[in-house]
Amino acid sequence: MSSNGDQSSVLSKPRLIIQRVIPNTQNDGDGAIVRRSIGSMELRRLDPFLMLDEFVVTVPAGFPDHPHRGFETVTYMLEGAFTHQDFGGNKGTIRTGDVQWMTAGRGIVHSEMPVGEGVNRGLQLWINLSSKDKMIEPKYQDLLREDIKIAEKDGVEVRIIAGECMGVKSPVFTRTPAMYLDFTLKPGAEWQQSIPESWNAFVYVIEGEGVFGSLDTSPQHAHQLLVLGSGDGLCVWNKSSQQFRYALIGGQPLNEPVAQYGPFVMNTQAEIHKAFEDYRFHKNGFEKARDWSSQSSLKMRNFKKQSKLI
Ligand code: FJE
Ligand code: FE
Repeated sequence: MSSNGDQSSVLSKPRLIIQRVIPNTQNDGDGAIVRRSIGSMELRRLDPFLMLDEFVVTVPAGFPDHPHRGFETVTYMLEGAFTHQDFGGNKGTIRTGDVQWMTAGRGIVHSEMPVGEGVNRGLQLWINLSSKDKMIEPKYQDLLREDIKIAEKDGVEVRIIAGECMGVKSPVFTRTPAMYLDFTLKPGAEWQQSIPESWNAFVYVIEGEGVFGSLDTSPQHAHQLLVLGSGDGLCVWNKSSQQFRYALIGGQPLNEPVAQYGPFVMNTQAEIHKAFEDYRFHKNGFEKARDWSSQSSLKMRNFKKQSKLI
């Protein structure tokens, strides 16, 4: 028996897992630990997605002042809290369950640092912007935990960060069309989720274990990224005795050339060169980077001075 509760009918062509990425932990930023799945050697990109990091950071580590151009970053806190500060005076803290959807566009320089003691953990996803959107004005969409709509049916709970599920829509504007759903399935629960056929899609397992695609496959575990093949949706089963949590993320491919150098993602090498120049000479969106340092960077500099580290 299928317990499909979506308004769409039962899937006609369920997607199967075509690649599994089990990311190793690596260091990034200043002492931060990340599990990079998309953006790694194993999975360079998954159009329109450029990077997915599960990050774990404890004070004083973090991601000090750095630039972005040409894409969006989506930060979803799973545990703890992070503060961001940018060169335009924007400042905010995201806590467990909150999301910051940042469209870097032509340029953002910011710091992303943990707030308090203990474990600060989350997912950061990079979504590419189409050539016509790469140089738009930066924009933030902040979603507090209590603003994220939750839908529930037959032992399936979903937090709708972007897109639509069970007839409930997220208010997030996705400039590159995308869906971002955080599912929790009770033991014994199953779900069929429709996904536009032309989109690329993947799953990141957050907690527990579950079966994807076809019932005769073995269960998938936490910290794994599963790339989905073609089809009109995804079937999932929780055959375990614990709750099972995963993020289902999909997006419309841009089918454009990608030129990337770290936090600058453009279409051509010449545009990357230009991004470097603009950043270095504080032009074309990086004007405010002149004489700017985040408070956390200044604090760290003073701390190092006092400790005679520099
Ligand atoms: C970055 C160095 C960095 N993954 N996950 C180089 F530190 C970063 C960077 C991050 C990042 C930030 C958060 Cl909050 C979560 C992350 C990398 O800031 F993007 C480059 N290119
Ligand atoms: Fe950043």
